[in-house]
Amino acid sequence: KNLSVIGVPMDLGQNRRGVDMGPSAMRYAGVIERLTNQGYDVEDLGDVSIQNPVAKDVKNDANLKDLDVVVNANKALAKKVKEATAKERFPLVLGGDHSIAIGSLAGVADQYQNMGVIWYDAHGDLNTGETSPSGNIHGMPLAVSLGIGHPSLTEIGGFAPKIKPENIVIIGARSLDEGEKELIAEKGIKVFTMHEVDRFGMSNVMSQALDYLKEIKTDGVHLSLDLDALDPQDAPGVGTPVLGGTSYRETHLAMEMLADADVLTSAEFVEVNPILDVKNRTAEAAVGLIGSLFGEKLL
Ligand code: DIR
Ligand code: MN
Ligand code: MN
Ligand code: MN
Repeated sequence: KNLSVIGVPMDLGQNRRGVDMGPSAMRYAGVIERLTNQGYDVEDLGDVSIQNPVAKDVKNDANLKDLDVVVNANKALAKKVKEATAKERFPLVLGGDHSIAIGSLAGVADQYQNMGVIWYDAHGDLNTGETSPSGNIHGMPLAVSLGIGHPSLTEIGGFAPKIKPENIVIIGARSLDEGEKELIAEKGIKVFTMHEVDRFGMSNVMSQALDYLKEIKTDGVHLSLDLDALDPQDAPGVGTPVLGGTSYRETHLAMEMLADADVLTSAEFVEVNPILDVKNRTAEAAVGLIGSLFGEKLL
């Protein structure tokens, strides 16, 4: 496997500054060395450049904060992801807030016709400007990828939708807004909440998730991992922590099972916020998880 690492220092998809330093924090925690040491051909494409919003230009139309900056960053990211995928390289995207999943999915969906998506997150990220309680675009990328939301977001990459609702598996959910619950019910989206993780265990949940994706014969699978899926004890450096998350160990197991299944074609690790962190612990957790995802084994 050849990997292309792409940083997206974006923090305007949500309210708390600092998640733009996520790519640096993960690089500092050794992500490139970690993958190179495993024998991969790793190409670090550096960071996508993010516009600085000029105060007078900052629009907040349609309950979509910093829409223009988020759109432009995602267009640039989609292009890089598409180029990497076309060269048969595995795009590994480092965030940045979760709004960047819009660009990642736009880039890969251009190359795959029946993409599966594993959304590992405390949240559903299925809001639109109409349903969002915050106006933060990081709470919307999964809806956008389904073609639901503002056209300037859904049309990134020049086509919509990017993915089908039956191709999504959400894991780790424990905070869903009303509009998101309605969309999940309406579209029949597969969700393993923390209730299922507690009740059946991560091993069983991941087996079910992998079987589910196998049945629909996906031609590619994207992992979108929001570090706030982890319990705040294990990942304190996130903007929207929610108690009662998956442990570091459970998440490692999930990554190891994904490595064994060998189905992933792209991945992103998002919402690492070093300013809110404790000695870079969250970036270090992310890099440890990335190691497992790419097949690191003790023996
Ligand atoms: C909330 C928070 N549902 C929103 N979403 C987050 O603003 O739409 N997603 N934090 O990761
Ligand atoms: Mn910033
Ligand atoms: Mn989240
Ligand atoms: Mn998220």
